[in-house]
Formats: sequence, structure tokens, C-alpha cells
Amino acid sequence: MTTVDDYGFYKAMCEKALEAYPFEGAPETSSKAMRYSLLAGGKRLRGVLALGGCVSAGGRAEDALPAACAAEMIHAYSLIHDDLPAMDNDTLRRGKPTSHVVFGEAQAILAGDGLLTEAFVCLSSIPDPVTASACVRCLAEAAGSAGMVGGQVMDMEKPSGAGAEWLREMERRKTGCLIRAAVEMGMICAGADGDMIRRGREYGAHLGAAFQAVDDILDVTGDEKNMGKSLGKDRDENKLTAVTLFGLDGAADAARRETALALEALSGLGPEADFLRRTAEMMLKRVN
Ligand code: GRG
Repeated sequence: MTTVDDYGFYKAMCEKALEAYPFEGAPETSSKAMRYSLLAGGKRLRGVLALGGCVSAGGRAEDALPAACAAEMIHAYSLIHDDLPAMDNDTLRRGKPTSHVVFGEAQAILAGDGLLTEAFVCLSSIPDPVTASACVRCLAEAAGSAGMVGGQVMDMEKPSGAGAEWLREMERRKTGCLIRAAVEMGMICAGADGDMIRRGREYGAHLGAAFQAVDDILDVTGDEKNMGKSLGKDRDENKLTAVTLFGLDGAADAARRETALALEALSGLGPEADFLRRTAEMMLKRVN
């Protein structure tokens, strides 16, 4: 059972591994642009979940470091591309000017491409080939067209008449798949059995939905300086979110409901899963 301030501990572990990541063979401009976004801070939720998922399934956190770094690389790439003029056209991320503002649009696209690809180089460093290939499959499916990229496509295409069901599916893909894959890869790295991985997937999926509802609430009630990104864009751009659809109270209810389902998915697991339980509760506290 983990007893220390494990979120802070795993976050620091993940940060250290990302800082030391070599980006072998990358031209200096490329390495600079990739590091700029990858090392810009952030909560490291996906990296932490990979490490915590591994420990919750009885493994050692360090065994999931390649999975944690790979999940954070995919996340950083998605933020760089999401901020581009062709997408959300944002100039502030994690309290710093966005990649395309600093490096220009072409280099920002390439920094995203580089991070996306490097995530899989990083996973290939997992010593056991069966574990490595299971992680590659898990992350590729979650990040690709069936997952995060597909969610972004849906978001950009929002059909007229899109409602709660459309929103749920779009967010499941866009935000939920990567969060779920982080937990799942952590458990794979621990050698977890099928039942444990099924519970981890379910937990991760509900946690992702709760996370998104919280993020939607904070877009309205949060502080731009604390959040380090432009807020209020959902309303300004007439986006469909849990808040625009159900109001602030309705979105908070959705976050609580999804958190309860995430916790329920872990029932039957022992105290090793307490970290995952505490992480779900902690995330909900961001709005309560
Ligand atoms: C461009 C392929 C492509 C995908 C973009 C994930 C995504 C899809 C876009 C990011 C924009 C966004 C607002 C997504 C919804 C919630 C989310 C992922 C917020 C950012 O994650 P945090 O809060 O960020 O974990 P930090 O900075 O803490 O890592």
C-alpha cells in the first residue's frame, strides 16, 4: 500500500524521467520545441495514472515509467496541435505562449508530430516485448482515429442538433481515451490479469468523463492565471459542453456521478488501489 503524498511523488518521478528523456537524433530546433511543450508543467495526470495504475495492480512504479512518459508525450502533442491557428488558435498554454507563437506554425506542427512518434519509441524501451507491444496497441488505439483524434474530428464537425449523447461520445474519445489508456498501460506493465485490467479500463473511462466535466466547469469558474490557459472559450465559441448543456450544477452532478462510477469500478480491489481512489476524489475537489 502506498502511504506518502503519492500524487506529488509520482508527479516528480514522471517529471524527472521526462527531463532526462534524450530525444536521440533530433535536430536542435526540434528537440528545443518538443522540450518546450513537454516540460512546460501541467498536472501530469496521465503520467501519474500510469505509475499509480501499475502500483495499484501490484507492480513497481518505475516499471511503468516508459508508459507514463509516452502518455505525457501524446498529451503534449495533442495540446500543441489543438492550440494551432487551424484548430483552437490559442496563444496561452500552461501559463506560457503556445508552441506556434514561439516557434512558428510549421515547427509547432513538427514538434507535435515528433512527440507523437517519440511516444512509441519510448514504449519500445519496455524490456518485455509482450508488455511493450500490448502498451503500443493500447496507446495507439487510444490516441488515434478511434480515440483522441476521432474525438477532435467530431468536435470540429459538431452536427446541428448534437445533444447529450453526441457530447458523451465526443468527450469519451477526445479526453477519456488517453486517461483510460494511461491507467491501462500502468496495469499492463504490472502484469495485471484480465479482470484487473477490465476494472482499470472502467475506472479510467469514468475518471476521464469526470475530468472533462470538471474541466468544463473550470472554463467558466476558474482563474486564468491559475489555470495557465485562456478560459471562457466554450461560451464564446458556442461549444457544446456539460456546462452549456446542463448548467454549472448539472455539470457538477455529472462529475460526481462519474467519480462514483470510477470508484465503483475499483470495488473488489484491495488497498493497493487506494491511490487511484484518492486521485478520483482529489480531482472532484477541484470544483467542490
Ligand atoms: C489535436 C489530435 C488532437 C487532439 C486534441 C486533447 C485534445 C484533443 C485537445 C486538448 C484541448 C482540450 C481543452 C481538451 C479537453 C480537456 C483537456 C485534455 C485539458 C487539458 O488537460 P490537463 O488539464 O492539462 O490535464 P495539463 O496542462 O495539466 O497537463
